[in-house]
Amino acid sequence: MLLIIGNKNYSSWSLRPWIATKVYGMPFDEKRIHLYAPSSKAEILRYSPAGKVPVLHDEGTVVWDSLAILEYLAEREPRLWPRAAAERARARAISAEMHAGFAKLREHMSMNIRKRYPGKGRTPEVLAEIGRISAIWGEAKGPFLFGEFSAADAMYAPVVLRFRTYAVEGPNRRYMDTMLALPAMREWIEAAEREPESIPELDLYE
Ligand SMILES: N[C@@H](CCC(=O)N[C@@H](CS)C(=O)NCC(=O)O)C(=O)O
Repeated sequence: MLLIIGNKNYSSWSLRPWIATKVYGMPFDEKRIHLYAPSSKAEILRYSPAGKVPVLHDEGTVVWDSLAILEYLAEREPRLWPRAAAERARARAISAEMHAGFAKLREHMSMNIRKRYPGKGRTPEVLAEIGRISAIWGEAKGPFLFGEFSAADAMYAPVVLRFRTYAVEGPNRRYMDTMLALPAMREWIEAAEREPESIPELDLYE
């Protein structure tokens, strides 16, 4: 499998399938594309008809969109969804909720692993979305949302990193610590810290 991703410091969508493959030791190669440079779009379009990352290539099969990739991976690694049907349905619901929602959080608290912006971005709408995430994480079975690491944790991994950057206190600290201690998460963070490029328009509060 070849997973094409964006900058590790900024690309929240890319982190989702990447961390899922890593946690379950699924072998893959990765190709990183520096986003929002003059040649980026053309390079992404060589791999993805949608012109976005992440995109997965697997022996002629092309899967784009983070949630579709997670579903594809789950066909090989069933532990990516909880075993019990009711829990699986809930895991899919909160994953879809993350995939389609939380627009204000994305806008005002974009993922930026290298930066520290405590207190920034807390508009009333963002605070309401943080409240919703707090409620979802409040029901975590522990140590992950559904016991074992699942695709739902992959979907919420970038939020953990956002809350670290913006020093958001309150939502389930134990869950955040569990996610931050994952070797795969550490590996992604360290790679983001080493990345030479920055995207000034995504460094929101300079
Ligand atoms: N819904 C898509 C969103 C993907 C997305 O927006 N990716 C951004 C990077 S995080 C991207 O490719 N931006 C580059 C561009 O639009 O040129 C998914 O879940 O994969």
